[in-house]
Amino acid sequence: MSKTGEFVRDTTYLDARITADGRDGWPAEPGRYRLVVARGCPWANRTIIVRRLLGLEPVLPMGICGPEHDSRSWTFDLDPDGLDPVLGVHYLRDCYEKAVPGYDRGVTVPAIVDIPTGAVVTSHFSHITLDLEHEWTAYHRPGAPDLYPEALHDEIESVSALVYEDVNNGVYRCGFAASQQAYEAAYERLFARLDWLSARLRGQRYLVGDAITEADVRLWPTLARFDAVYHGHFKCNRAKLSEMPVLWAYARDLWQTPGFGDTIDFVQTKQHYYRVHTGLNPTQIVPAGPDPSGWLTPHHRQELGGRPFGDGTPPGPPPEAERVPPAHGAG
Ligand SMILES: N[C@@H](CCC(=O)N[C@@H](CS)C(=O)NCC(=O)O)C(=O)O
Repeated sequence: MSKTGEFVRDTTYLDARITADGRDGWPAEPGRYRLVVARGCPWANRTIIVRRLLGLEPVLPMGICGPEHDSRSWTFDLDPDGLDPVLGVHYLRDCYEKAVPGYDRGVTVPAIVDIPTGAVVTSHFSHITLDLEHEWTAYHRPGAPDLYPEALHDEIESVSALVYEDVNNGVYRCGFAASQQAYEAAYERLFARLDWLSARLRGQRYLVGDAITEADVRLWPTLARFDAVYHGHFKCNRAKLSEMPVLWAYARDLWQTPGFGDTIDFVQTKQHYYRVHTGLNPTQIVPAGPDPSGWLTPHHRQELGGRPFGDGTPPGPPPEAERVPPAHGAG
């Protein structure tokens, strides 16, 4: 927190790079690592989506933490006996401690854990997706899209930087502001950027180029949580997503694209935010609404053209063990 009450995100991550040539000691290798996520977390959601779109499920298994955590650690309380079946731990903290004895910073998801040693390799959300896109190409499924075309590099970087500051992190800066002034500044900045995004997306189907890229993957998980969480819990309430026609249609289009909507669990997402942030919601009551069925209504964005997967193809359904129950999604 800054002196004027602004929320300041801790961005000191464990951030070794997993690469094709293993130059940092961590080679991309099938079955060696475990991606640890929680369904509620938007930063983790980006890694789940990229893993799905690139078809990396068979080579990079995924562990899913329960929706809640205490001040010490995320836990594997969705698994039998509360133990991750591969890592054999109850607490994700144990994997951070294996990497850095006495670890005293955030125990965050997403994290990639080296299965043989049980140690976290990286918890850097954007490096994780970039490396899955660039360094794991030998293991991408046939038809995997190019989410980061070299020719669009600069535009993806610049749009993603604005989206990160004002939207992805912007909703947190609204929610965790500790002064009226800091909240209002974050709110203005968030909705100004959402207006900018609406104008950009009015005539083009995706954020950069004519196909889905990393830039869409960065934006979408924040939009997916907007009405269920950020509008109320974080006071991002100039309008709901469902009252911003262009962004709402864009977000529905991606929801209905394999690899996006099938990663969202609204039940766990709401439990996460409303039960963990007791400073914002001391009763820990989880709201019953909103009705998510609108996500499945027609969006008409295909009329703008675009090729969702570029020269590639859509991914198949998620592995059985990773399917979100329909009652936890859009129904
Ligand atoms: N480390 C990344 C993203 C990870 C992150 O903040 N995840 C949240 C959940 S949405 C978390 O794990 N929080 C637990 C904690 O900070 O104790 C960042 O700061 O941008």
